[in-house]
Amino acid sequence: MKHYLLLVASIVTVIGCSSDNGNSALLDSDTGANDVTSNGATTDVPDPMVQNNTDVSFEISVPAYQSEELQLRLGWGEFSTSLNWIGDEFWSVEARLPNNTKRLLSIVFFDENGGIELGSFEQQYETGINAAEVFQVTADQFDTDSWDFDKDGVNNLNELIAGTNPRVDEDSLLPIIDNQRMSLLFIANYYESFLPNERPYLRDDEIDYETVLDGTKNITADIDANGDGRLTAIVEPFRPDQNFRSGNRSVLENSIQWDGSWGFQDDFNLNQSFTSEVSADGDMRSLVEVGSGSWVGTYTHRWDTTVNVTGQLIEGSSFCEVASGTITESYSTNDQSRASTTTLTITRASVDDFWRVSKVYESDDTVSTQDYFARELSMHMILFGYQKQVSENDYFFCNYVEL
Ligand SMILES: [Ca+2]
Ligand SMILES: [Ca+2]
Repeated sequence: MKHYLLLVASIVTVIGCSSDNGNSALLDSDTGANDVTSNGATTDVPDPMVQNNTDVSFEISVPAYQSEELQLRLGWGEFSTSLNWIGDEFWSVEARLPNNTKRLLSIVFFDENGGIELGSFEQQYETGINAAEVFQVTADQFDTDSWDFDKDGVNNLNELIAGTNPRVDEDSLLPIIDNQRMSLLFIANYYESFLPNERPYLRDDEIDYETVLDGTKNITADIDANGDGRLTAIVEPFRPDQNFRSGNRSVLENSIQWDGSWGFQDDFNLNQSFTSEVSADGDMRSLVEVGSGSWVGTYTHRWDTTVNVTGQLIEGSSFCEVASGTITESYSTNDQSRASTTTLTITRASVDDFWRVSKVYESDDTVSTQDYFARELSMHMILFGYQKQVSENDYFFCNYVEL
C-alpha cells in the first residue's frame, strides 16, 4: 500500500512541474507533500532511503538539416521540455522522472522556432528502477513523411532542403494544356502493322518501281512459327539504299521485342534506330522503347527518346492507351546556326489526373525551364516528312498474337 501511494505522489508532482522553458528539466518528486489516505488522515512521510526517481538522459540525433531556428521538444505524459543543441545533429536533455512509470514519449523536431514540424518520434516509454538511465533516438527513427503541410507528397523537411515552400503546393500553380505533342514514338507499330496473325509468315514482294512510286510498299518478311524473324519495307523513293526500313522481331517469355532502323537519303541523310519491347502482365501491357536518330545536311538535327509506360487494351482494337509512365525526348539542332537542345520529360503516375511535362531549353547563352501539365499526349507532331506513317501513333500496338 505504501508503495502505491508513493507512486501516486510522484506522478502528481510531475504533472505540476512541467517545464516549458527548456534547459532544466530536473524534477523532484520528494517535495514533502504528505501521502493522504482516502479518509484524509495523514500517514507516513516518504522514506528518504527509497529511490522514487530516475534521472533520464535523452540523447537524440535528428535528421540532418541546417537552420538557425531549430527546436527539439520532448513530451512524456504531461511533462514537457526543450532539448539542448550539443553540436551537428545531436541534442540532449536530462529529466528527473518518476521511476517505474509508463507514459507516451513524443519528440518533435521543428524549424522556424517551433513554427513548422520537420519530424517526430513517438512511443510508449517506461522508466526503470535505476537512479539514472539513457534513452536514445536516432535520426532514422524520426517520422518525417507525416509532416507535409501542403500535401504534395514531399515532406516539409525535404521541401526546406530543396528550397521550395512547404506551405504551398507548387504543382497546383502550374498551367494545364490540352495536348502535349510528340513524334517518333511507338515505332514498332509500323513494323507490326505489316504482319498478319498467321505463323510462319513469308512474304517476298517483287519490287515494282511503278507501284512503289505510287506509294505502295514492297515488303519482305520472314517470320517463323515461333514469331521470330525479320521484316523489310521499301517505300518511295524506291532504291533500297535510299529508303530502307527493317526490323527484327523476337518473341521472349512474356514479351515481344522489335529492334530496327531506317534511313533516308536526299540532300539530307537520315538514320534512325530503335529497340522496343512490349510485355504482358495479366491485363496490363507495358512498353519500353529507346530510339535515337539524326538528320544531317546543311543543318544537323539529333534526337534521343525513351519510353517506359504502361497501358490497357482499348476495347475493339489492338492498341493500348498509355496510362502512366515516363517519356523523355532530347532534341538538338544547329538550325539557323543556333545550337540548342530541348529536353522534355513527361511523367504520370496511374493516380495522376494529368501528365507532368518539364521542358528544358538550352542554347549557348540561355537556359530556360518550363513546367506544366498536359491532359493528353498526341504523337502527331511531324518534324520531317519521312516520319509520316512511321510515327503517327497515339497508342502503342499491344495485342500481339503471341502474348
Ligand atoms: Ca510538401
Ligand atoms: Ca511545396
